This record gives sequence, C-alpha cells and structure tokens, in this order.
Amino acid sequence: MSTRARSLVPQSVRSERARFRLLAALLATAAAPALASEAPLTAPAAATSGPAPPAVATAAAADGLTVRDAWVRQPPPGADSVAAYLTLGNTSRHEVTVVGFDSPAAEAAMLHETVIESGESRMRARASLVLAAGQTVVLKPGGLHVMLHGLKQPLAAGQRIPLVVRLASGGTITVSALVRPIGSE
Ligand SMILES: [Cu+2]
Repeated sequence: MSTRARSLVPQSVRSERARFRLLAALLATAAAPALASEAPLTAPAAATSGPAPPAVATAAAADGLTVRDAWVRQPPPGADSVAAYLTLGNTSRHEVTVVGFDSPAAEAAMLHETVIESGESRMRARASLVLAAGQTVVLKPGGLHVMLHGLKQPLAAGQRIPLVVRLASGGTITVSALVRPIGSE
C-alpha cells in the first residue's frame, strides 16, 4: 500500500487518510500537550467561528457501559494487523451486549478470543460479548482482544488511535487507545 504511487491512490482513499491524519493530530494534541510542539496543528478555518471538534477521551460510557484503559501493542514494522485491549465495565442493572468494534485506523476490527486447541494457542472470532449487570471484563493479551485488520498507517509508540465499541442497543462508545511499545503486556 505505502509503495503505491500516490497518484494511483483513489481520491476516496486519500481523503480518508487525510481525515485520519487530522483525527490523529487532534488526539495527539488533546492527549499529550507536551508533544504538541512536535506536530503543530493549524486549526481549520471553520473552527474559529464554530465549536471545537470533540476530542476523543481515554474513558467514555454509554448505556451503562464504561470503556477505559484502551491500548494497542505497537506492531512490528510492516505488520498489517494488531491487537487492541481495553476494559469494559457494566455499571448498569441490566445486561449489556457488545456486538462489534471499529477504528478509523484500520479497515476492519473484530472481537477475538484466544483458545487452546491441541495444545496450541489460536485466535477465534467471536460475534458478541455479553456483560451481566455489574460485570467488568478486561480484554488483555492471551485472552479476549480486538483485532484490527488492515492498518492504514504504521503505528508509533505513544500515538493514540480512536477505538469504537458498538452496542446491541445501537449506541457506540469511542475512546482513544494508546499505542504501547512492542513487547508490552
Ligand atoms: Cu486476534
């Protein structure tokens, strides 16, 4: 993808990348003010007369579900997919069902579980995740995780990418996930 001549990249893909870069820059500015000087962001002209674009928080909640501590392990150079981890907490008195994930940083995101089959660790897609009232589920290395397929650009440690949690209720929760260095557990 990155080796393809720029002129051959369809306009839709290019604008998608531009949107992603802007979002990534906004996240970097919001989440790490100290780094802002390294990547100065010129505010769009429209922002001066309207409300500021919403920043993506590191924790967020909807329909009784709290999402926090989202992170991805920095993929090795050239890797096309990466696992993302996060903590889901159902603070409501009813069941909450997560039916999917999404990220503008990747072509696709899906829930995976790690299972041991014939003594080998394998990953298997899982359609949904049900959290009972009051239940907290930690997606972590070696267990449940979100697989991001088709990364749109390399991820650097310290960077943040948006991660969207989709609920059966139709609601979504978006948090920013921190890219941790290769080897993080
Ligand atoms: Cu996986």
